[in-house]
Amino acid sequence: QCRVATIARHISPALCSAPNPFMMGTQAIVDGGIQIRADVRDALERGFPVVALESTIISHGMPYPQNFETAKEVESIVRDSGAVPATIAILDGAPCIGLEEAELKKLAQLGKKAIKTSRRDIAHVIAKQATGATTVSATMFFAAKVGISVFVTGGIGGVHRDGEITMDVSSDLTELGRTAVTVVCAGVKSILDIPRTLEFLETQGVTVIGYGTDEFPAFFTPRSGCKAPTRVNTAEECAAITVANMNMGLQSGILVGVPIPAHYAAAAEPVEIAIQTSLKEIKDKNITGAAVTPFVLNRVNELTGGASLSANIALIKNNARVGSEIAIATAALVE
Ligand code: PSU
Ligand code: MN
Repeated sequence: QCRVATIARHISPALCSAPNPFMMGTQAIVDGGIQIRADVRDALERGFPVVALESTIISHGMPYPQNFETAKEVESIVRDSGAVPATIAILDGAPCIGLEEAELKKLAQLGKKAIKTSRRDIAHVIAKQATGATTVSATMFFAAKVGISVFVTGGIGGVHRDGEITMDVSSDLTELGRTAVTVVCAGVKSILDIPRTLEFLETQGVTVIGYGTDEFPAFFTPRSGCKAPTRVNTAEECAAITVANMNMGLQSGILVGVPIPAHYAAAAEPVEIAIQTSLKEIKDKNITGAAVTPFVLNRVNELTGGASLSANIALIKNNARVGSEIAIATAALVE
């Protein structure tokens, strides 16, 4: 029987054609190759709040050991808030929803040796039984597939500057256009073209929200100068929008932009200068494609003597608190 289908009503039919689920030790259940950690599966079956977390931020977004510490702390914040964290990655070819601490550590230590896995990479990473850290696009894909409706990250990809020429537009944006998950982030970095990113999100039919702000936030800074299409002030309002999106079967995503807490934003000015420097270096060194974002993140951290990393960690933790509240409020409405 289709046991997984009872987990969540908006689950993908593809999973339901999977062979009978069976237990792997006491830890995980295997459904069509997707392994769901026992506590995550249990929460999904009961309709309890679950928060998805991405893993590229661990492997490519931060250095070791801060990446491992942050991954653990973010999971703790979600747990302490009353939701179940589910970090998503592909380990030795198996998509895993919810990682054990040892697995988080392995990914953190692998760093850029893990394959940065966007939607386009999912099939080959699985087929080659490789280890892939999922970006926002791939994490959204897996979250939706197992019925997780809220996903927390730091920042999403966007339209790169000169993107109208290079066509470097993150697959995060098209995924938001086709996958009904509420993504909680601190906005889009100013290394990207923020106005064009918002235009593209509109084209893709994505509901874009400023959380307690009229402006869409710009990651290291609370303001981008770009108006957020809609503003909400509470997690309950975000939950209501998430449920309306689900009930209408819109099959497109929701992007919640949470401004970085003011205390950390104060230190952001040197970050902006470092971003300008690293953007110039990208051109000089001819760095393109998937390598651009990891290069800039790393370089900005070096140039700011770690200040950007501290801000990065602080905003992710803040997003984890907000995202957990949204997941809890959403679960309450779905019951
Ligand atoms: N922005 C960050 N930190 C990150 C990323 C973006 O501040 O770690 C990662 C996310 O996984 C995001 C991906 O989905 O980079 C986007 O990569 P690209 O620009 O190549 O699409
Ligand atoms: Mn790109």
